[in-house]
Amino acid sequence: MPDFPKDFLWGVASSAYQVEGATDADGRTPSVWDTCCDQPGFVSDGMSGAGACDSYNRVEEDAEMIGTLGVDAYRFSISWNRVLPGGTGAVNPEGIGYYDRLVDALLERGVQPWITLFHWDYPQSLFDEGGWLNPDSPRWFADYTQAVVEALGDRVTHWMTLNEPQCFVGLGHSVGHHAPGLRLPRPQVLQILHNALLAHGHAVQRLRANADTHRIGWAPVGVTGYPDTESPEDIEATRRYMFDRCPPGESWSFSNALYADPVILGKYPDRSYGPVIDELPAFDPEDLETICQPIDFYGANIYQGTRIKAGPDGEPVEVPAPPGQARTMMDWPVTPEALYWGPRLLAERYKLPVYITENGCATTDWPATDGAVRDPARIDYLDRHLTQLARALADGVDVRGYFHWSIMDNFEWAFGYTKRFGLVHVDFETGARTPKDSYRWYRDRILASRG
Ligand code: GCO
Repeated sequence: MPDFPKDFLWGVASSAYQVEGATDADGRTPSVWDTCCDQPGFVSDGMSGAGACDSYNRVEEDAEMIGTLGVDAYRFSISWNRVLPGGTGAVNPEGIGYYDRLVDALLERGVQPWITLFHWDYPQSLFDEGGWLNPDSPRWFADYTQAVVEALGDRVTHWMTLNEPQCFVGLGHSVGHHAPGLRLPRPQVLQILHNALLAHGHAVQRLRANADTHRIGWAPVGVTGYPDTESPEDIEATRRYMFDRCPPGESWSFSNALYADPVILGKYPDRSYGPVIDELPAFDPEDLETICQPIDFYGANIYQGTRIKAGPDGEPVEVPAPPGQARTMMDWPVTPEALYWGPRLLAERYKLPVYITENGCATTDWPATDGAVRDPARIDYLDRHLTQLARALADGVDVRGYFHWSIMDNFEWAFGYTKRFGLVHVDFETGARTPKDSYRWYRDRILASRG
């Protein structure tokens, strides 16, 4: 059975607002998620990231848990509001100090820190000045990036600028289910999309200026398709689904091409992509030069896929799910083929090495009377998805690593603490961490792949 090369990168992932807690500590100022969590009904269980996993106060404990797992890298994000209270200005020494300690604790255990600069916790004070709509927003983000890379760039070499712009642009500003909870007209949302891509480009420039040893990417989450059969027609229809046709309705933001084509190919899709293209803002052509900075890898967040077949005209047609299809606690279908076809078609179009920067599932986990947390569904999900990823590698797809989402149960945004994604169970009252069966399975899987 195909397996992984000895130099394959194994990792786990998290994000600042979802694990750190300590949202009032040491000068941190509120993010738009802090504000939205205070709005009754915004989060399903009425909770917030105020406590989360208390990782802010558990650097050594978390680093030890990650080191013992045997991964090569830990992907985490930086809280803009800790580093630059208010979003701009002087660096907060206590804020950057947490990340300084976390980076050192990881390196001491042979774990590479992979940093995501923006994972949705936008500074409330900058939002009050217009947020991503403000023409200054790309520079705000670039200045923040500069502060982080100056503090950590001597030890951190792998960077992702934006996590899932599809979510913070679309769910945050069009659908409204994510912070800042807006439902703006699409032309304004597209201006936000454009400014976020400009922010990405400026941030890449600042990272490059700091050291040419850095490896820079991002971590989007566009739609993933997989063909009903491996006929050329169904495969071509899947390509069209993923890249040439705007996702329908409110899902339009979960596009790959609207974001990745400007960032990597230096242009937005043409009008055949859909009416959304006609709603793009007017912009200076030089913007695309800024946006399209050379990057070193494509971070793909892939959890599920849509089964696609070619219609009579070759157009993509979604194949209905079979009755009783396996689904996770997020009600997402279990479709491991997505981890073969997603990287294969992304690498084919964008010609970059691919890292799976997120993949995982929410399952019903709790400690049994003997204290063990058994999660066979997560083990099966992992096994099936890694088998497909190994098949992609065997077929020559340039996949270089895999980060499991997540190292530990955490704050699942609008679902609060009701969806557990961790390899480690967290008691959110005490902060107690309990490795689940999947933690040991993943550790052994990594060891086995190293021979
Ligand atoms: C995302 C985010 C993560 C989520 C995870 C589970 O992909 O939505 O990057 O923060 O928690 O994906 O939904």
